[in-house]
Amino acid sequence: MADGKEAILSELENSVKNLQEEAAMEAARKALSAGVSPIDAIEKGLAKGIRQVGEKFERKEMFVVELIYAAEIMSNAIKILEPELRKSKEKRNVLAHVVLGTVAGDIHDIGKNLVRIMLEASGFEVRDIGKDAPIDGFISAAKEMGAEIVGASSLMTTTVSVQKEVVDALRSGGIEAPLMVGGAAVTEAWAKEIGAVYSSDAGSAVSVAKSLVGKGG
Ligand code: B1M
Repeated sequence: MADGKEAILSELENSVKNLQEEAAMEAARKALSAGVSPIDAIEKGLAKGIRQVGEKFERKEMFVVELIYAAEIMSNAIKILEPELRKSKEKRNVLAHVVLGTVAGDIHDIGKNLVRIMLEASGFEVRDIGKDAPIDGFISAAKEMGAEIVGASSLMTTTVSVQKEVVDALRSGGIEAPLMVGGAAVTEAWAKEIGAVYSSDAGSAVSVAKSLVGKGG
């Protein structure tokens, strides 16, 4: 019987790792009623589980269908936590406008969606252009929205280079908005190299975005 918060985090982690959908939903509900912060439930529970699934997949101990199922379980559990995640959102002026997407060639969007939820909950207006988003999609959305920040997520070593293409296209399109980059395949050094700003997780995406628009970090 899991009653402590640590035990609930382990349940969240294990349910994704072991592909147990009902257990994941139950653990997400338990997390809410036990007062576990939803971001902890995701980062220290569900995400730990899915990263282990990724490692098993890499070692060929799991099939791609199992990877897909684990991602579906995680997304459904996040839906249970999402209303609580958004609770901190107050009626207030928009801090800044952000265009956000996962770069072309990359269909991973769980992390990008979390970044969107956290930014919105913190007062940013976000135009989410989705996953596998073409480079000109970033440019046209940034122009239409008058974005102060553009965000590009990339999970694969094969797609990080597209982030550089996004910065280049922004600059040659006359858009000076900083590019915030993140995702499992991205490092601080890479961000520096391409003239972007790195953010390691959904929580720090908020503080980085705030500091980029001079609203504190
Ligand atoms: Co894929 N996948 N996958 N996958 N997948 C990885 C990335 C991989 C590392 C797994 C592995 O082999 N170990 C590997 C990439 C290897 C490489 O780098 N070359 C891989 C592969 C190979 C693939 C396929 C090619 C598999 C295949 O078909 N043979 C295929 C890709 C197809 C394509 O994109 N063209 C594929 C498909 C999938 C699924 C569809 C099954 C599913 C994604 C479902 C979805 O997103 N809707 C999936 C999953 C789930 C993963 C792993 C296991 C988990 C990713 C995840 O959701 N993490 C992943 C392994 C890993 O990441 N270690 C893997 C949880 C999430 C909360 O974390 O996304 O890191 P993350 O986001 C964090 C931070 O990174 C940060 O904040 C988030 C919240 O804290 N962040 C930002 C993210 N974006 C940000 C943007 C910011 C700021 C911060 O500013 C803009």
